[in-house]
Amino acid sequence: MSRSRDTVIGVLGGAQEDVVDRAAAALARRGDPHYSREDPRPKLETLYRRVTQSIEEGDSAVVADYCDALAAERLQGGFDIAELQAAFNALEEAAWAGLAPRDSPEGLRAVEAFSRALGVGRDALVTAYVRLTTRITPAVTGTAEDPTARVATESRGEVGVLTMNDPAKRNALSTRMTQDIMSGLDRLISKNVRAIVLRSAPSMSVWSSGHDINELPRGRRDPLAYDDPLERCLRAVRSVPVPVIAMVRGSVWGGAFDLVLSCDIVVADETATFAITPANLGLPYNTTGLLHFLGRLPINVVKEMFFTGTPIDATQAERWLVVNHLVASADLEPATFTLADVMAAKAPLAIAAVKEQLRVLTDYQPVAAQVYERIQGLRRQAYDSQDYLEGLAAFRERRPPNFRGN
Ligand code: KGA
Repeated sequence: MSRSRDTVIGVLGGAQEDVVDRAAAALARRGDPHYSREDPRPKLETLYRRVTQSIEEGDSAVVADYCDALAAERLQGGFDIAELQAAFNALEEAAWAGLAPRDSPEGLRAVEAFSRALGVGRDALVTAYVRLTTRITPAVTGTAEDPTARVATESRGEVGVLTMNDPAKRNALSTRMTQDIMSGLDRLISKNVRAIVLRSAPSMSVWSSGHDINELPRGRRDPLAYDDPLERCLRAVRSVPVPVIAMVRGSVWGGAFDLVLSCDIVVADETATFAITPANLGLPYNTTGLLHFLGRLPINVVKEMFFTGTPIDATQAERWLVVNHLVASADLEPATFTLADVMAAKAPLAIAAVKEQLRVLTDYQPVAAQVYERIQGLRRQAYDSQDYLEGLAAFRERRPPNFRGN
């Protein structure tokens, strides 16, 4: 083993107890049902050791294999994916708090290596969890058969309906929510629906609160990478070969605005508001996502919305053509379903071809390799920064962030 790897392992070994203590305390503060019933420390210790071992052996399979098996075990124990992600986040934040403030190059090297290896474990865990839950998800979601489903799927004639229903998290676009949307789309397409309506549950005043902030990586990894569950969901909505109408009642935040813009048509009532909020989190938005906004809004409006994070109301949204139809609350459902019925009666192959043509024409923008790499460098600087960690911490602690530009 090289001397520098030796040093990293030494630093990690010395900090284990402190980091695990901090992570266990952070998990206890969350008050998740499972972590209130069991002491999370033994599992956190094992995870810490596997991460260290994978760095020591230079073999990421050590942590990936462990996390793959962990997903099955915890799913069996009834753990939600958000609870599992919370443990990874707690450990990562504790590692940064426990190692980086020593401000030594060794501490920084150790925490960077730890964060990278833990990220490999987290990816393996999420992939395994999604694989396993997809296999066991019953044929119909959102009913008594699957009370854990975040999305109810139904067909009304030739129109499919996906209803997001996770009021406790204000319809945050978590791994589970996005996975339910994607499997709902598949299910509706297999039933030959000709149009799909994406809506929130009628009782909710938030359409969606955007990316599940608790599932965002805690620094040193692209928060909106190609494989992020929300990114996959946006691609699924954009590619599904029938028109998708976003029926919007209430507020739309961050990545949920991207989801609305990824739908083909938007019908909203006067309660609808739209905000894009990465500047509140210190999060560098991805280039693909920016293209979605640029394709629909004038650049000065895009800039104002991204730079302020301030919501626009329904009237402004209509003026900027975010919404196709702004209607009174009582008319929202009839207007949406009348429109869906009209499209469902038209030629589906012709509609599918035009939808795909428009997607290709608007999604792709040639960028020189050097330019792309420079942009990725700027984004990396932002998601590697203390400000990004501060943005996430401020959300969790329900306080305004204090950004310092580093
Ligand atoms: N992710 C995870 N949990 C969320 C969440 C989110 N995006 N938004 C809300 N929650 C949780 C919140 O932590 C709280 O949990 C519960 O939902 C109710 O929230 O009960 P707990 O465990 O404490 P709250 O704030 O009490 O509800 P409210 O007063 O009705 O306010 C609703 C809103 C939506 C206004 C508020 O929760 C909020 O501001 N949420 C964050 C909105 C946001 O900024 N989203 C952007 C996420 O980022 C994103 O999509 C990207 C990719 N981006 O911006 O670049």
